[in-house]
Amino acid sequence: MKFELQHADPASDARTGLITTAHGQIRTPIFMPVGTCGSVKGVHIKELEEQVKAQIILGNTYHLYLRPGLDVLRQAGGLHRFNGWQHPILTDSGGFQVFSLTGIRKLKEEGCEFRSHIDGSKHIFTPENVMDTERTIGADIIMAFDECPPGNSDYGYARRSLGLTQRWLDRCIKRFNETEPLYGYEQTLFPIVQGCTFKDLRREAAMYVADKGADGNAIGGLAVGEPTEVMYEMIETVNEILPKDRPRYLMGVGTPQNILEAIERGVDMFDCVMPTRNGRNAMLFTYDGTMNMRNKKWENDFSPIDPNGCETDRIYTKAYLHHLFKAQELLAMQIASIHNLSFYLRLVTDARTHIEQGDFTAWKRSITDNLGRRI
Ligand code: PRF
Repeated sequence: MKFELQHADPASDARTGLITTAHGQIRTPIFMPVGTCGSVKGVHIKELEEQVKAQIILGNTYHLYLRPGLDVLRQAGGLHRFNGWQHPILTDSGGFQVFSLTGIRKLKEEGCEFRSHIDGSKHIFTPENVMDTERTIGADIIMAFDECPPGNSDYGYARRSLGLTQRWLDRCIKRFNETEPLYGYEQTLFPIVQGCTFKDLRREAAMYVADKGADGNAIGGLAVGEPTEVMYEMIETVNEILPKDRPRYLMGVGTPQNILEAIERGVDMFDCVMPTRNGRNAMLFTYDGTMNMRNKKWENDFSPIDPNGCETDRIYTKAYLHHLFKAQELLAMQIASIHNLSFYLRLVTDARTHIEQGDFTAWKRSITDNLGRRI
């Protein structure tokens, strides 16, 4: 994997760049739609390409390991062949999903024991077998196995957890280096900075990760219940240390405003379930604010969903989408997901354009208030 820095904003830490993987290029800053089980919920691959204009999508090791399972993925020749997405893919390691299974998991030095949310069967994830699983899934970018502690963890827990994440990182790197890609193209491993909300731990974690010399680095453990301002402070602390010439990926964040604030602080890559999850729940993101499509106010509004949006936004009207949600039609969720994802991709593309034009902070300031409105 290669990363070329293209433009740096003179007024902030925002930057643009170009990532090159075996499955194509990614212009940063970028938002990556989440395809937990290998599909971006409700969105066909053609729509992802042509309307959303996604450049890379995400898969989850935890879900893909449980279903369809490694045999099927291996027989398919990896996830790209299995789901038909021929562009870059990133897999999360399960380090977050497994830890969301409070009550049905047990954390040890060796790894994390858990029960399947599907059939209750018992499994263990270790840094070694997660690397093997991510080799079998075959994503271009694979994530290290980490522990993501809760946002309100105390210092002692955060300190011990970071130690574990660091030892697990070393084991991930060792296994990754000892194994080969299964399908003939290169994969790359991104380490993850943890450290909860403690500046000294975040600094130590960032130095530890930076020292590994990986092609790209991730910031985990944020947007897990801590105040937004604390999240921004942690991003700043970490990005002072992470190498500038490698992409930085902020995991699982966030709202459009969160993404712009993080771009301003030097983050290049994002993923979040919000556009698809909130979309399925009738909430649309726009530059004018968020809209609840179940609201009666849309009943007679025959204007396009977004006249400046993607093809789907221009074909369908607000009144029709309102009707589809009221009637519980599947198409409602599809349209809302496509709209929200295309909006997120437009947001990062516009950010990129303004970084290149040198007016990113002014542009950000001019749109931020509206983004947070409810209309
Ligand atoms: N670790 C991993 N995946 C993640 C996170 C993390 O800390 C987060 C936290 N926002 C989202 N996804 N492996």
